[in-house]
Amino acid sequence: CSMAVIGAPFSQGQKRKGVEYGPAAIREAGVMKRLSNLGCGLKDFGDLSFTPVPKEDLYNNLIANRRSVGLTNQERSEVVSRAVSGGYSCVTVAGDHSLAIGTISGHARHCPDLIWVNTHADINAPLTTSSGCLHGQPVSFLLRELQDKVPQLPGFSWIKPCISSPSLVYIGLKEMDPPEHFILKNYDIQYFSIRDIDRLGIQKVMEQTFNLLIGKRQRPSHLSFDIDVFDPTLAPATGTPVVGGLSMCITEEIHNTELLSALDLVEVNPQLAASDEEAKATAGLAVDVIASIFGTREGGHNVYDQLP
Ligand code: DIR
Repeated sequence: CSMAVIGAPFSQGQKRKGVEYGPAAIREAGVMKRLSNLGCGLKDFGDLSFTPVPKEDLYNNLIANRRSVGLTNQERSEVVSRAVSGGYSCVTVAGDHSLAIGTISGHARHCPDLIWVNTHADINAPLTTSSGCLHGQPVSFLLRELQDKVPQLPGFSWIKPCISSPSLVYIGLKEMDPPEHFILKNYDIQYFSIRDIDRLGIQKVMEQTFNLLIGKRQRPSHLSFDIDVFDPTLAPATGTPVVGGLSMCITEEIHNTELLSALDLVEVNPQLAASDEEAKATAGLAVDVIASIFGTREGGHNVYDQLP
């Protein structure tokens, strides 16, 4: 196997300072070493820099940084596309979740299924958002069925919607805005909330997920993973924490499919930790997720990876 790691220290899809230090924290927590212990070929694309965009006014009096988010994602999509075409499984460590517009677009020519593991559905459209933050909207730009509802934003004209609703499954939702709930119901998008997972068990949820996706035909999948899906006691250093959480078993189930070709790990914000330990625990958990998705044989964590 060969893997590419791309750092995307971007924060303009939301309002809280510090999420741009997520990639550095995840690197410091040893992501490269853990991945190289798996015996894969490893290419580090480094932390990508961003073309600066002059200060922007708000779109609709609400949405901030649309040109910056649009351009950054366009650049990101090129890098991911190159990596995937080069035969790499692509791990993007970010940064806020608006980055997924670029990573998924870059991956899209390979027609992936999309698994969105997150507290939030991130499917607000520019006309339904109440926060104005683009990290709450990435899926709306990517979903074919929604395009007649999504206005063209400056900086976003390059995006080709590339996911259709039967190829999308949400896992771990804890909080949805009312318009997001409406969209999920109206377009018959499959989702499993944390409550569903508590009721059914993660194994059943993953079984159903893969029946829905892989059941149709085998193709690569893209996993977009927001660290806030864990309980805040495990992952405190993140911008919009909500109580309740996912178990690590999910990573093993995904690993076992052997179909994952790209992973985003987003929303680690070391500056929101109350202590150094909290920051380290959150980044360490991100590394556990990445390493076990690509490498665990059994048991969730591979303890041997953590020995010096
Ligand atoms: C909210 C929160 N639904 C929004 N979303 C977050 O801003 O649209 N996404 N925090 O990560």
